[in-house]
Amino acid sequence: MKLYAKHGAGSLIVEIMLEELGLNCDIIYPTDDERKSPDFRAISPYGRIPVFITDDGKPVFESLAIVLMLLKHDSKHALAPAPDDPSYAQFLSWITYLATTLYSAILRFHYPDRYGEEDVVRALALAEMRVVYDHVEALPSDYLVGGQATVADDYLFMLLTWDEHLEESFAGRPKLRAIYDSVDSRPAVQKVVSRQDD
Ligand SMILES: N[C@@H](CCC(=O)N[C@@H](CS)C(=O)NCC(=O)O)C(=O)O
Repeated sequence: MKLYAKHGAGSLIVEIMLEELGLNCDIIYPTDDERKSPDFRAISPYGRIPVFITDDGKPVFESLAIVLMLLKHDSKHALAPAPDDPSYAQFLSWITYLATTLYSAILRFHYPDRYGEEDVVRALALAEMRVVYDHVEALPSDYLVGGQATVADDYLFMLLTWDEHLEESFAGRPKLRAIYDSVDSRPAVQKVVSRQDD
């Protein structure tokens, strides 16, 4: 298996999973020019990171697709509930919500020029990010899904690392901070995060 990654990008969640699952995988860091090449577009239509190549050579693009696919290696259901578990639907909802709504709001915050008038786009994106944070804060348990830490919490952690106003976002949201701290404290996560600066 092979992962096309970029430091500090959406490949972080995949790297965390690979580390937690103890899977051997070649990690490749294409340059910006390589990501624009026809060869790369053939495996990732928009030239985006992450892209995963399975052992039989099939490319999988979109972080959510890669996360869900890698769960087949999670035989102990340590990273997500089993599909027949009552909380599996909640897991799917939350990780999809993060991968679509929160991820896209953060992209708009960081690349407002792609979407319109920069100040307006950024302000709206930040407001949308905080709506999602409020939804997290309103959940009844300490984790996104039931009483179990899942890769959905890890996905939230990744997105939070991109929030330039993290302390402000944590203010009045103790659960959001607790989920972040809990993921951040795991040795596997620390190992992956520390190599993002290499
Ligand atoms: N929906 C995609 C978003 C991926 C994405 O936007 N990746 C960024 C890095 S975090 C990227 O490759 N950006 C390059 C570009 O948009 O040109 C996913 O979840 O994989």
